[in-house]
Amino acid sequence: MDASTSTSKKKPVAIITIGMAGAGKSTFVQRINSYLHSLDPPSPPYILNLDPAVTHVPFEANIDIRDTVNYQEVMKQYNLGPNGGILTALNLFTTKFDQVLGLVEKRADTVDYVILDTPGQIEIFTWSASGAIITDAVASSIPTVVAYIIDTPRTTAPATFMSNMLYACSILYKTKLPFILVFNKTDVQPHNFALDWMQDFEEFQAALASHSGARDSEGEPTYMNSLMNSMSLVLDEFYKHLKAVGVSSMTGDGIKEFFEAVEGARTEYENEYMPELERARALRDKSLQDAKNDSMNRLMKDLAVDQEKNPGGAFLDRWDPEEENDDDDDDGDMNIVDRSEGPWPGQYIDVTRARRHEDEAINWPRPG
Ligand SMILES: Nc1nc2c(ncn2[C@@H]2O[C@H](COP(=O)(O)OP(=O)(O)O)[C@@H](O)[C@H]2O)c(=O)[nH]1
Ligand SMILES: [Mg+2]
Repeated sequence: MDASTSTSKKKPVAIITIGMAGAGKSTFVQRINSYLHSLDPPSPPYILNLDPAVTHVPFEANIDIRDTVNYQEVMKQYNLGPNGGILTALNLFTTKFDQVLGLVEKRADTVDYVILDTPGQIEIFTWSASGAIITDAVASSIPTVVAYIIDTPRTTAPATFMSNMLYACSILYKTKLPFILVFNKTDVQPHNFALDWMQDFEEFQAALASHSGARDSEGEPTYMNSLMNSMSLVLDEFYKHLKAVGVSSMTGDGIKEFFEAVEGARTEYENEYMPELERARALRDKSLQDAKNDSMNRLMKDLAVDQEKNPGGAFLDRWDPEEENDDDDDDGDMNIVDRSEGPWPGQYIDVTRARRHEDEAINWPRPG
């Protein structure tokens, strides 16, 4: 890195919120949004709402998928149910994600955080091609961290806790991004039980054993119980790579600690994810270049043979500019809008408040 870039502003961090429906993703986004606004000086984030089906977002999104696709129209047009409609809407939006990225990059110098709120149902984002494309596109552009939102009051049962952690684990291995476990709703249920279980698998196993259904009628541990016991050993390794914070999106508790974890995640991204990404890129570029060289060599060989056989042929085989096909490339009528950048098509404009331009010397011709 040279001196000019090291003195310029740090790149913003993208925070992708992921979690089960109702875990509180949107409320969390709203909470961190208001926290960033309340800083001194304020640091308003750049927010993307990727949930096409939400009727009300508690925050002001800069880019809202609902401005681009109407998921109810998509359902009608493609004969889909709600989940198919949401997924298809997200797919359609993803085809325009280069525009979104362009808008984000334009703001990269002025914002510190870019926040993505994902659709309510977790699998729509985590198990779809679009989710992967969006995640990879953002992560290859700016430092990115996954905030995995957990409904703490609903994960107090050891079996539920474990399945939630396994899901988190699958997302970590899929995205390979820095990962923060956010135990939400601590105003209802403190998250210390979860930290205890994560730090010491024996505590988890003890909780498991004391739960009803841990033993069968003969007093032997049930199959489920033994399975979860062994899985807790596997997860122990996974927990070591994670940061966990407890927050209440309702009261704002723990949000400061969350942002401290985000700073740690930025370093992790720079030290671990970025070098890996660059290595993958270099490999891909090299294999592309090899393929190009190979076909170029073959082309040159073919041309040489051709010229030997038919010396005048090349003259007749030239490109004719008259024949140029000037079809515009069809970009459809879908365009991404940044709500914070002036009016957009379809926006309601209060004409009663529009000013007259006094300085425009217009001379209307008088009748007669
Ligand atoms: N008590 C409490 N409720 C919360 C908290 N965060 C979210 N909720 C509630 O959880 C429900 C689901 O939240 P929402 O943000 O829509 O979840 P999403 O589907 O993950 O986006 C709403 O009724 C929220 O009011 C919290 O920290 N404490
Ligand atoms: Mg939501």
